[in-house]
Amino acid sequence: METIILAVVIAVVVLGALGGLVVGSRRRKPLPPPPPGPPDITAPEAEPHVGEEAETPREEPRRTIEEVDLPEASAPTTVEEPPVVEELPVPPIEVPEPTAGRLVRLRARLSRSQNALGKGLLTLLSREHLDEDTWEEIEDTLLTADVGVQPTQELVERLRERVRVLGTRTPEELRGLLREELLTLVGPDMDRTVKTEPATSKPGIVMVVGVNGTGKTTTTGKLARVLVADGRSVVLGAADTFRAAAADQLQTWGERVGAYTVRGPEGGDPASVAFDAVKEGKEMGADVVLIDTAGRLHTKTGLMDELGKVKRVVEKHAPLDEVLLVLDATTGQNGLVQARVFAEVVDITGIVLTKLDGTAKGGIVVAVQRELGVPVKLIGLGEGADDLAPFEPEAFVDALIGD
Ligand SMILES: Nc1nc2c(ncn2[C@@H]2O[C@H](COP(=O)(O)OP(=O)(O)OP(=O)(O)O)[C@@H](O)[C@H]2O)c(=O)[nH]1
Ligand SMILES: [Mg+2]
Repeated sequence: METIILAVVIAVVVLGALGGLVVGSRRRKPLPPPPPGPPDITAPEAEPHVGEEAETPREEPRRTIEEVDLPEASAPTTVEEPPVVEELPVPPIEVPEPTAGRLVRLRARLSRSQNALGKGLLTLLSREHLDEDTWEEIEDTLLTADVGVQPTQELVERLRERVRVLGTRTPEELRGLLREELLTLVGPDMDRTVKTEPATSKPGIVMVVGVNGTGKTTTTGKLARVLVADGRSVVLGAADTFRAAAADQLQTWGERVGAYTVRGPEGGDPASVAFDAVKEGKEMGADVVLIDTAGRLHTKTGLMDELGKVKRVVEKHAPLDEVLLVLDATTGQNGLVQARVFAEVVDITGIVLTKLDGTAKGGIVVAVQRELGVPVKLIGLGEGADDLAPFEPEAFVDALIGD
């Protein structure tokens, strides 16, 4: 009898406990009332702070969907005001200008080269008597504009011959002759597309190199804009780790057009930043990764070796599509020496001539192409964000000799 009573007591206790559990787990939790009005989608998300967990702690009890009560139609009248979130000013993403016809738009910026080279030559060629002295002056004009010795001699020879065959000549004919011959020198048939679309795998990889202050970072930023204007997505790699300011400078360019910048610690290994930039570019599905490098003197062997390493490390991902050498057009012949050394360390595939707006030495286009056998692909014509133009030989020569 006692055992029966004991069994009954145990059964009652167990059932009661189970019931309590079930009831306990079914206990409904009303949600806090929603804030009045539509949700504020412009408010920035709350940022996590140091010490906060990135994830919800695992041990926190989870609720299932059935357990959630929908808010009552008649919401309680005492609604707490949502905390005022201070909105950070989000700068608007800029829409850069299209690149087509930029050189034509910026042609006036070449006026110094135009006066020295184009107008100078036309005036000389228009002289009544084209004697030896005049031809020498023509030669000097070309040399002063940094066309280079060999190309200058070729041009003068061809002009002399054609002027002789022509006999009497009108200004229009002379202009036509000069235009044709300058165009031949500049090379109308070179492929000047900046290669950013590899055949097999994304992203396209472009590395920008050159000596200090030539305009590498500016060019990288401007090029990002050009690509974004063409509908491509861009990741920037700040492989100039010498100064934090260099990465900031690049990041500022990127932020203006919504391009993400990968950066490393100041003084860190530039090759690993470049590597990571391509890695992140891949993961993000970006179209193009642009790698900005630190300015380095071509005479410093250690720095040049480092540049070679950056290239080799990036190539663990994929071959580079472009290595752009940025040359400051105002430095003239020294640019050619730089070009030679850089070409030995990293295969240069394209040249960017910057600061052509501030010089009368537009002839450097011809000289540097001859030196490297590599085309000028882009030219910088000012400090403005859209002052980078695809190099078009015809538009360039037209700008030099004027209308
Ligand atoms: N007028 C003119 N100025 C330019 C042009 N391109 C760049 N600059 C200016 O040249 C200066 C140097 O440009 P950066 O882009 O910082 O040069 P960098 O090669 O990255 O310099 P480092 O990283 O220090 O080697 C800046 O003041 C630019 O605004 C151009 O086409 N025309
Ligand atoms: Mg820089």
